[in-house]
Amino acid sequence: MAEKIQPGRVDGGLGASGLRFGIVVSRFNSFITERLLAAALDAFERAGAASKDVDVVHVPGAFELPLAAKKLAAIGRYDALIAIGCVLRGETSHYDYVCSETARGLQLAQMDTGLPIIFCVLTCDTLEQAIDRAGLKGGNKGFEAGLAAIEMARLSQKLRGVGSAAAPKSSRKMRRK
Ligand code: INI
Repeated sequence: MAEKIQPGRVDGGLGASGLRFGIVVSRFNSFITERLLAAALDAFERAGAASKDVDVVHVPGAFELPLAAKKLAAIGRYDALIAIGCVLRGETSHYDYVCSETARGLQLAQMDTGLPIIFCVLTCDTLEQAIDRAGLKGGNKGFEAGLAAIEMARLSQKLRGVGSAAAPKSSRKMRRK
């Protein structure tokens, strides 16, 4: 009988020791974005990142996140970035432009630079929905973004064939579990 295929599996771990992160935060709706930021920092700290390895940059609004993220990526210092914002629907179509261009710009920045840029931009109809996702009923999307940044940073190292900066040469190959 033919042997059952056991597919290889590659994924990123959740240890953040030695990783460097940049966080771009929108000041618009800072009541929400600062709570998302605090939770992202908490995730990094709990996962072993050093505070000297995390930089936080503020921008006016979500629309400014992509350019700042792209400039941070170009520095070459970081293993992953997080973009934090909160867009609340108003009475006009402004919301739609800000949401779509922010998402598009961040994805373009990520694809252009090859650096993981985690999308932590809440796009909500109401303030209550945003509060729920910034530490209430819906958990805290900032914490989830922190974990996603760590996982994508580690996965990127593996996909580059580098286990970690401190890893022995034997592990500097893509490892299958
Ligand atoms: N920016 C936000 O981050 N959230 C919003 O809800 C928002 N609204 O509703 O207008 C918002 N607008 C500002 C925008 O991001 C830019 O900062 C501004 O247009 C200047 O380029």
